[in-house]
Formats: sequence, C-alpha cells, structure tokens
Amino acid sequence: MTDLLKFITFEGGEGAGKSTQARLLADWLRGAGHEVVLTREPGGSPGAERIRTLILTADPQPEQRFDGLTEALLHAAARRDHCLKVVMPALDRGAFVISDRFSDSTIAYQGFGLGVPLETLTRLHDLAVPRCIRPSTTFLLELSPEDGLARARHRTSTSGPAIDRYEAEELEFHQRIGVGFNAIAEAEPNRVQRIDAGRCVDEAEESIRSIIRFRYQP
Ligand code: T5A
Repeated sequence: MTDLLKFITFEGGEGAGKSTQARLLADWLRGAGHEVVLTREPGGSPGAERIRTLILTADPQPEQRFDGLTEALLHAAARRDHCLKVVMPALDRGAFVISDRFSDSTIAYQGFGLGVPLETLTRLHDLAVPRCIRPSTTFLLELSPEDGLARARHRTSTSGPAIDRYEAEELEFHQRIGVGFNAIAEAEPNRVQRIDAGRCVDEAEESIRSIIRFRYQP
C-alpha cells in the first residue's frame, strides 16, 4: 500500500546543501534498516533525466530560451515520468523516498522566478502528477542566494559541469526564488520544516535527524 508519509523532499535555492543532506539522511535511514530510494528532480528516471538535460542546457541566449510556461511543462513532464517509474513504485512497496527537489521548486522557480501564474502551476501539478501526490515532510534549506551561489560555483569550478541555466541567472532572480520558498513555508508550516543551511553540515544534519526522529521514530 502506498505510504505517502514516507515521501520526503529537500528544497531551497542553489547550493544550499540539499544533495548533501539528502544523501546523509538516506545513509542514516538505511543504517537503521530501512529501504530508501534517493532520487532527484528534474530527473530521477531515465526519461526524466533526458528532459533534465534539455532544461538545464537550454540556450543561454535570452531570446532563444524556453519561456516560463514551456519550462514548467517540461518539469511537469519529467515529474510525471519520475513519479510513475520511481516514486510511486517505491512508496507502494513501503520504501522511504527522498527527493532532492520536487514540485515546490516549480512554484519557486517558474512561478516566483519566471512569473508563471501559480494557479496554472497548480493545475499542471494536478494534471501531471499521479494521484496528485505530495511529500509529507519537506526540508527547506535556507541560505542567502549570495552564499548559495558561491557554494554552487565553488563546487562547479572544482569538480563539476559548467554553470547551468538557473545558476547563470542574475541575483534578483534568485532573490525572488527565496521569496517563493518563504511563501510556501508560511502557507504549510507543518509540512515544510525550515533548516538553517548557513551552519556546518553536521549541525544541519542533526536538526534534520531530530525532526525525522520525532515524526517517524525510525
Ligand atoms: N528547477 C528544478 C526548476 O527550475 N524547477 C523545478 O521544478 C525543479 C525540480 C536543478 C535546477 O533545476 C531547477 C532548480 C535548479 O536550478 P541542480 O543541479 O539539481 O539543478 O541544482 P541544485 O538542486 O540547486 O543543486 P546544487 O548542487 O547546486 O545545490 P545543493 O544540492 O543544494 O547543494 P550541494 O549539497 O550540492 O552543496 C553545494 C556545495 O556546498 C557544499 C557541498 O560540499 C558542495 O560543494 N556544502 C556546504 N558547505 C558549507 N557548509 C555546508 N553546510 C554545506 N553543505 C554543502
């Protein structure tokens, strides 16, 4: 039976530490004997990973870029495939699913960042996502856009691929994303747990563990 309580997401701006904390939480839960599927968006299934490439390498020339609604449609298509192929089957067999980003990112980035009406995004979510599933717990990693972009660019310059389509946006765009995540957290304070991501990795990890202990007693 589908256990939506075990659907956990990580959200926040660029470089806030979502991937780091998602991985640490997955390792901890596995160590306690649970099956955990650690996944991400955009992506997470082979088809959705192909769409991810399309989105994140979109033409950097402003006049050639997808508009906000086209991006939202691509994210929704990727999310549908990810949910059908990975998220739902895992929840159906009782596993924890930890996703590095999910639909809150569409509200923050395509809604607050690019100006797509929130009502349109809600309708798109209801259309694309099987059974309209939503996470039961979302960790919002909060860090200033300046610090987050610095972390992301440091990581990119030392190990990773070129700066992606969103990292290349101006600071004001990332500030609007922060406003968007804040609005989501204020609207759903029980689901969305704010984590101060400016602290060291271990301290943020311990905050997350204490919330998981309280909610799930793993
Ligand atoms: N997007 C996504 C949309 O526009 N709409 C959508 O619907 C969805 C789902 C995805 C992009 O797509 C957009 C949002 C994104 O721009 P991505 O590459 O997956 O692209 O981007 P991010 O999710 O932002 O991933 P990042 O890797 O940039 O950020 P993370 O995961 O938050 O950070 P992380 O853990 O990789 O850490 C970054 C660096 O900081 C260090 C790490 O070691 C690493 O070097 N670090 C810390 N340093 C100091 N203190 C700490 N506490 C630290 N925690 C991590």
